[in-house]
Amino acid sequence: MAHRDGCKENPAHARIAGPLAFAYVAVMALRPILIHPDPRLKKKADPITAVTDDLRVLAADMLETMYDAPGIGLAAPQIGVSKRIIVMDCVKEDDAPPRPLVLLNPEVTWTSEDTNTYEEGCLSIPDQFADVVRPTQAEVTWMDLDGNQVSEKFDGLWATCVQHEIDHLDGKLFIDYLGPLKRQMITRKMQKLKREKARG
Ligand code: K1U
Ligand code: ZN
Repeated sequence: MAHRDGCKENPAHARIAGPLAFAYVAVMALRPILIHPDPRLKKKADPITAVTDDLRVLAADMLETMYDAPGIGLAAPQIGVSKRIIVMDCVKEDDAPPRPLVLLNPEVTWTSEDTNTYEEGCLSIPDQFADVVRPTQAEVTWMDLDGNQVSEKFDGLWATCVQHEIDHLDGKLFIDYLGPLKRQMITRKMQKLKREKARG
């Protein structure tokens, strides 16, 4: 189905504009999200070498998939694409404008010494949450869809989310910060969930 500006079926479509305009008027697709454990979630993703129309479509699909889940971030390995691209929108207030971000080859260049504990979740580990300690602030550089190099200092939930998403690009999940028992318990729950899903 083609989605256009102001589509009433999914208001999230109206959030995607600017450099994504090409993909926005084209057919956008929800991509299935991989569930842990999956070897594709453990692999280090490959750098983006060029901004192509295919990449713009991938970015638009990722935003659509993230808003639909719903989530505040998504990394390409979570949809089985081993490329260094993440999307995020951590705007929480219903009346605030959305802020969809697409980050290509993101790199953390600085982190604060002070840390923040956040009860993280993951779209690849549904319904499981655990406290993770990370730097409160993180400066990140990336390339945008216009090929510009961008840098921003993220704070609070944005900083937590961008670090969580960049971890995905390096094959790391939030459960890797937990002790082995808790990690194993969550992994077993996910294996059971996948068996049940496969049975239908
Ligand atoms: O990468 C992912 O799996 C997405 C993940 C991002 C994230 C969540 C919490 C802390 C760090 C990173 C999610 O979006 S899980 C869903 C979620 O947190 C959420 C969903 C709807 C509204 C608000 C939050
Ligand atoms: Zn995740």
